[in-house]
Amino acid sequence: MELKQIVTGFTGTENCTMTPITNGLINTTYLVEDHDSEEKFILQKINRQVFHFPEIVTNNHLLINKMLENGNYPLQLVNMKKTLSGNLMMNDDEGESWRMLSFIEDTKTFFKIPDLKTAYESAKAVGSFLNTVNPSDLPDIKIPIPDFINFEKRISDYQMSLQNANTDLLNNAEPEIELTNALLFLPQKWIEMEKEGLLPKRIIHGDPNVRNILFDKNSSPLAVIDLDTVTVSTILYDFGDMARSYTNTLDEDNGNAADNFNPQIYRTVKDGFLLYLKEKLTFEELENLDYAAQVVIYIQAVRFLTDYLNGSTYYSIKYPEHNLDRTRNQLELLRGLRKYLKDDL
Ligand code: GN1
Repeated sequence: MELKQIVTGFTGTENCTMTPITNGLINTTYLVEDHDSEEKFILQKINRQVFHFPEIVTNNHLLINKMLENGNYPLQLVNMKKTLSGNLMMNDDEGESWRMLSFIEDTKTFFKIPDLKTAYESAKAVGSFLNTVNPSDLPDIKIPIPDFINFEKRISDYQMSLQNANTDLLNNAEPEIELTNALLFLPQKWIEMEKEGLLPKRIIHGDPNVRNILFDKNSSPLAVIDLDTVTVSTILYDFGDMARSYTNTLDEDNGNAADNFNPQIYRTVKDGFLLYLKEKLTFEELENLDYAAQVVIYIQAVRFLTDYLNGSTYYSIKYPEHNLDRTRNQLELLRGLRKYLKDDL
């Protein structure tokens, strides 16, 4: 089935152009320009290797949008467009699921946070999102990727990849493996806290990285996008992932990282995040923000390294060592954060 036929299934027109958007590492995305209605849309193939049940993703999206619409949420929403026959997704001949999303005009995205103000405003935006989707009665959000935030499993997957990887890959990644192994203790406290029920279950975004915020021309956040990973877990994950993404002074892809952690941005991200959430968070959550940032960066390094050792089957790559560069970048970011936290004691 041609891409155009999929678009026609949603819009009814054949008079359109499709341009690939390559910001994300998981789904396949196009900008669709409908020349009949002069409307623009986002068309996305949901990666079935990652999201085994795409209908969980679309149902969660509907529930979250309803809460944001009814809440006091200051940002814009991305809506799903139904097919002409009234479905939220369309399957192609290969059984892949496609969905169409509204397009917000005049926006820009960043691959890294440009300045302190943008860091603060972005963290505030994510905080406002999390505050709105976490009333006292949680909606029936389903888990889109089982074990996504199961760090015990992330570590055992890594250990399995060490056993199965070919010698070339193991040799290339020797320094990164050494560093990663030396830090294997890091997620243990998180794993224990979760087991003991010390971390409340909340609705989280699951991927609040800088690429998932749309900004206006003055760099003010307009929308928090990509609700695919919205799940029920600890809010420490979102704080950690935001800190991970926003404090990086280099693109995540840059493997020549040295001193890529920005401490000022880290402090600012914490302030912005806590603006709406401080009253809501428990003592354990507030006490463990610094710890969570370290663990989430570490787990991201572990995920990139595991994928590298497995032959890069999960994240899209542009060259064979791409995931190794990403691993280096995260490990250096972690080094910077840990140094800063020690200096700060
Ligand atoms: C993936 O799809 P994208 O690029 O926003 C990944 C995140 C990682 C991120 C690292 C479903 O996010 O968990 O943190 O790459 N999403 C999934 O850049 O695995």
